[in-house]
Amino acid sequence: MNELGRLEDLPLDYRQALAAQNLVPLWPSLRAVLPPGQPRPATRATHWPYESLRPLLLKAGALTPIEKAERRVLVLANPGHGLEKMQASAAMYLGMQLLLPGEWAPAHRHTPNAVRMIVEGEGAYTTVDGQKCPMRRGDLILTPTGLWHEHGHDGDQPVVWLDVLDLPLVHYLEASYHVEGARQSVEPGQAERRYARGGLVPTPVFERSSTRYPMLRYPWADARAALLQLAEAEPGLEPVQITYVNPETGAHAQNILGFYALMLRPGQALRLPARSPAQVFHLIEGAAEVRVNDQQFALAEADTCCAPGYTAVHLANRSATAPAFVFIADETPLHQKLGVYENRG
Ligand code: GTQ
Repeated sequence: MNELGRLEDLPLDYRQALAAQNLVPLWPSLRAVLPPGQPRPATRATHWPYESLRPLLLKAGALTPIEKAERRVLVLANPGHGLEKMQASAAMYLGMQLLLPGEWAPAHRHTPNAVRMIVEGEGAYTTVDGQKCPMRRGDLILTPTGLWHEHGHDGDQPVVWLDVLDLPLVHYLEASYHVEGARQSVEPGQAERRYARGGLVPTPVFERSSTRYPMLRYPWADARAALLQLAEAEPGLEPVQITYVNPETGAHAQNILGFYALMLRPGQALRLPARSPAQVFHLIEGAAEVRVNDQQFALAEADTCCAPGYTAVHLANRSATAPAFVFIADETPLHQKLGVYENRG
């Protein structure tokens, strides 16, 4: 490949004349914006052990009252992007949020999409678009773009959950903002009962539901049971994975990020193909190992890690007797919609 001219090769007065007109020569930066063969992701494989994070999060509970935080969150920031960018990958933001008994995180809505994966504690709930969603460990709760949401806690122990947002992308698009709101009144919801059976969707005779996000809470008890059932139905060591979808459309549950749960059978090891989207792995249950290039992370329960795109990821169950359950978030819907999705095997 041709060596391209460098900025320093150009006379200083010429560079200054260009800058004065808001002009930039492309060739010194061409290889940086269009690297040969494959991208050079800033996203670095990074592990956030829950054991190290938890005491610091609880300390935030003692240091900063909820009124001074609105959302009491420690952001899982990727050092490859610079911690101040608060991004796990190009499009994904991760935060661990703490709510203490009796606290209330007031209603707002915003353009980025969010989901919560509940990590520990009982008695908290989030109200999304008037639907009160109880938070239990492993539940996935959606807060799609534009929907009102607030968090409350009637229990007696701290509650912690993982927030996954497409904030870095929406912020990059200069489309990120929020609006404060009043406490929502709760309306009765039937979504979990209505969509309880895969392949069979309720079809109102007299009117069509116009709800864009008909299902906001995916209870872990159901997802776990589905994985175990699939594992029984699948022969041999076929990997067992489910996607969280919109039950009305069958498409990804949200527009930009994809969400999945994967079960590793006892002793199972698995190579995930090198695909363009970056991924996040959060261990709901069990003990797993994640290997990305030359990095190796032993995940314990509630640990989170991420991997850049275009990289094969090796997953393994560290237990020979119990299954491991992994929650995965990735940028697949975004890459597919933009036409840049690639699977390099
Ligand atoms: O709970 O609404 O981690 O608005 C970041 C922004 C959580 C939330 C975050 C948010 C929220």
